[in-house]
Amino acid sequence: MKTSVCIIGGGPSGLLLSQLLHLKGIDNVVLERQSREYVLGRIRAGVLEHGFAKLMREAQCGERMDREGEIHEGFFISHDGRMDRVDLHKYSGGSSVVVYGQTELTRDLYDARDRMKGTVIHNAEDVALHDLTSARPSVTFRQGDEVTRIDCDFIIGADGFHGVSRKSIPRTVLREYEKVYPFGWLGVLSRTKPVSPELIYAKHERGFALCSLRSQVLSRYYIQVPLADKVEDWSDEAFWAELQRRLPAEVSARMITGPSIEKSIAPLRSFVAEPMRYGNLFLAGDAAHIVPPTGARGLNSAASDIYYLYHAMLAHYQRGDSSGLEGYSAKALARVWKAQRFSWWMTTMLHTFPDSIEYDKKLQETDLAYLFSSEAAQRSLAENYVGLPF
Ligand code: RFL
Ligand code: PHB
Repeated sequence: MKTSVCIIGGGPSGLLLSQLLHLKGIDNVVLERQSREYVLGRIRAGVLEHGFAKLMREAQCGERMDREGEIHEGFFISHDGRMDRVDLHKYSGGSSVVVYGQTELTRDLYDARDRMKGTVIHNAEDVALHDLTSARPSVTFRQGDEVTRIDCDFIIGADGFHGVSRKSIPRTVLREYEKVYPFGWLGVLSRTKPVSPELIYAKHERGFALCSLRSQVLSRYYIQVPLADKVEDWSDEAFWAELQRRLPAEVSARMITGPSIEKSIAPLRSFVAEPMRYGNLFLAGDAAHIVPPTGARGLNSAASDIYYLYHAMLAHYQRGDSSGLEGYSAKALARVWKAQRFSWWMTTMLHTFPDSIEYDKKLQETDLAYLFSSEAAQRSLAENYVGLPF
């Protein structure tokens, strides 16, 4: 096969870029290791920046998001027996976020690729990248006994944290920065009315908790758990009881519980790989960087990579201008590191660390006390949460 851009990974990053390039007449192929059902079964992000929403509309995939997504102008932080509200709208100069599930967004992208007869190859096994520093790189993959080679101009590594693309960059070139947190998030999706119309981030000595939602009939809740815990250790009853212990009494009292329709544990990690380009391979999204979910930045950081890459590819193919491709890694990383800083800060402020000393706990309390006593601090939080400009 021959194409201009070979995209590895059919998650939100890969599909969004595929769709945007297709609309500008730039031929591309998406290779996904899993089946579509498997990809759509993953419950992940729920909070989108407006920059992301705008890109979805540009990709002609924004209709259902605009109809079903909820605009949120603030969220709550509960701590020390009180609930404080962060007024995103007031402190970000009138901005907000869109609550719309990653699963739905990915479904919309797949539907659009189908509609436009885009090539998305599922169950692609043994994907391997070749001749990355040559002008004619290629990708091979296997389906059953058949091995196929795709010749292309560029390869996009949008294959998530465990993908093959980043691993194809020589160790002598790649630098990795990593911080692993000593806990994970146990998440539950349940067909119940959310306890609060706006998100509640809860700091509690028993551990962090988050009340989020997908719609007014679908709740998404998380609790911090030790890394050693397994999903099987947590019955629905145990989950609800622990969640309620970590929330203010008046919130717990009005919580509607029900059977979980999905339950999973995600470890918390901060990770950045530099550079995000090697020859004609460009990394995007979770393939290059991971944040703990506390600041709702992961998917949104992927979107800014795609924005930069899309515009760089357009300049290359339409005007023969490769400066965007040359500058991609540095530009993307500048924003990526800001999302890292913000996610680390939110995580550190709101979680219970098993090895923390009294001094650390005092600093956490002071961080929150300062936040809610300072308009400047709330403005900084709001500016980061709604998304820094691309
Ligand atoms: P993905 O979604 O991991 O997709 C990568 C795709 O590549 C495929 N793949 C391969 N394909 C071919 N060959 C190979 N060798 C391959 N290896 C892998 C995989 O099957 C997969 O389909 O990466 P992408 O597209 O970069 O998207 C990133 C987002 O998924 C991620 O950043 C967010 O989900 C993070 N995240 C959140 N981000 C937000 O912005 N806001 C949130 O509210 C938010 N909440 C979350 C989150 C992530 C969570 N978990 C479970 C990690 C909440 C949670 C609990
Ligand atoms: C979610 O709804 O899954 C979600 C929302 C906010 C976060 C993380 C996850 O910070």
